[in-house]
Amino acid sequence: MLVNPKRVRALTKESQAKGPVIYWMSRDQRVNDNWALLYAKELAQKQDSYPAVAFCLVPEFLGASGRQYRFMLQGLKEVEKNLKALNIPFFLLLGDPGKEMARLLSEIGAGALVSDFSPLRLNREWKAAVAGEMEIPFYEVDAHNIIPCWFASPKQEWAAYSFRPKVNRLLFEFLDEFPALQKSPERKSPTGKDAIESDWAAAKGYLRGDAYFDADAAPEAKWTMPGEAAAMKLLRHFLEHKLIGYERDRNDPNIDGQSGLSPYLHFGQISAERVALQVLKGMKDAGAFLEELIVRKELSDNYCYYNQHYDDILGYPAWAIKSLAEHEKDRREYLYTQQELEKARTQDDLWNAAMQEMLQTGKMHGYMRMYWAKKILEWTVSPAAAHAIAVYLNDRYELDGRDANGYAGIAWSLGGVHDRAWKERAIFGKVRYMNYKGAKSKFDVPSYINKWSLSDE
Ligand code: FAD
Ligand code: FO1
Repeated sequence: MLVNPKRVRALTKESQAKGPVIYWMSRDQRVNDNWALLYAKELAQKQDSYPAVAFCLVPEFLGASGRQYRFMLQGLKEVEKNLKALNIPFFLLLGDPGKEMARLLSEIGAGALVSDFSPLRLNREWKAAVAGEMEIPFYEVDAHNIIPCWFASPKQEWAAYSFRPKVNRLLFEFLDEFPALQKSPERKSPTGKDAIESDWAAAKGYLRGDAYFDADAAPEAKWTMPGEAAAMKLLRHFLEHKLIGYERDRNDPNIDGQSGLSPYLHFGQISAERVALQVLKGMKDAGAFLEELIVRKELSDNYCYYNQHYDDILGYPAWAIKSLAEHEKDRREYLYTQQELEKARTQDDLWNAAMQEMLQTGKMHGYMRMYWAKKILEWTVSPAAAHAIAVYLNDRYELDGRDANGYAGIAWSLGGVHDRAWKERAIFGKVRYMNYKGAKSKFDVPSYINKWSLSDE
């Protein structure tokens, strides 16, 4: 048994069907350490067939711009290269997954379909559309979480303290080494055509609006090389130079103390389980980092999976909805529109610097994200407006955006999700407050502002 059966669940009735097993890759865009790909391989062997991989490119995705699509497509080219070395065919489809996936399955006479797992609404809709057309078995494998989301808890967890014991109890069973992915025997390409390179130029041309990108333009996010190899290199760098100081440095936006892994984890170019395994090999008391990488990250999936309002204010706990409503009409000292905030032109130089960091690099420091989001609540007409603006900016500019961590992070900041009630105050009600003075007590605010604000400010 290659893959723990608890990581797999059947989305349609199971049956034995001849033909290749397709892994519909979406969230976990990597060849190494990928339970969904390993399961497709295992199923193919059982059915005396072979595995293949398909990725369906959609022209727009939750506000992603050229910045994110460039990062993703570069990573997918590496996936295709790595699969070729294993004689595993790769199909790049363009269009609506519901239609394109169904067409591919019938074209090559697939015997089964395997998908990875995402708690987000859009991915669940894609899967429902494909499942509706299927006669062959369709399996879902959680290749993103260490503990399969549906297994870690049967319900929405209210905070990390109630989720952590469940994670700790199950880790020993799921935090295990990955089996190596064996090379498939040489074979003619399944569609009769020679296994050719995918048409990446057509893929880029297929993108719409500002999802399209000019590949020759200098990548704004200079600090990131996309892909599996770059992700593993960054992990090694983090383990050697930064993990030891992580607990001390991670909340200081002037220190490059975080791992930098979130874009790679978001696009699935590295497995969180691989990160945890390597951390544990190197250092015993990496508790602070593992808390974020395992408890916090998997709590975000739990939130998005069990709460259909994960990206709006109705997802907040009742106490927060009530107290924010009671303060909805409180006077706002400053009021900004989405456009003004997007230009990082407020009266608060610290907030503007954080927004500039997001605009310029595609990755705002983790500590600043809390302050950044909470100020949007303070300076907009209503909690609902604040939530929509925070999601829009986060999904449009963050490389790691459009992610369960982002929806949970914004809901924590604006609506007390996974947090407790605090002393009541204007506008925030009982939602935890953060201010400039607090930030100044934590780190050297002027140097952060100098680093990120634009010279003409
Ligand atoms: P590290 O500190 O090195 O953490 C390693 C990994 O642990 C991260 O990549 C992430 O997967 C996980 N992690 C760390 N902190 C958290 C957290 N608070 N919640 C959940 N998982 C965490 N994270 C995203 O991946 N995408 C987002 O769009 C996003 N938006 C956020 C918005 C707000 C308002 C807030 C408060 C947090 C948001 N986060 C988001 C969570 C966190 O800020 C980032 O995961 C982290 O800054 C990413 O940088 P890193 O990988 O270098 O972090
Ligand atoms: N997944 C796909 O299957 N097809 C896409 O075209 C696609 C685009 C995309 C753009 C930005 C981004 O952040 C993620 C994107 N994903 C795409 C990723 C994937 O859908 C993940 O499953 C989601 O991020 C949900 O977790």
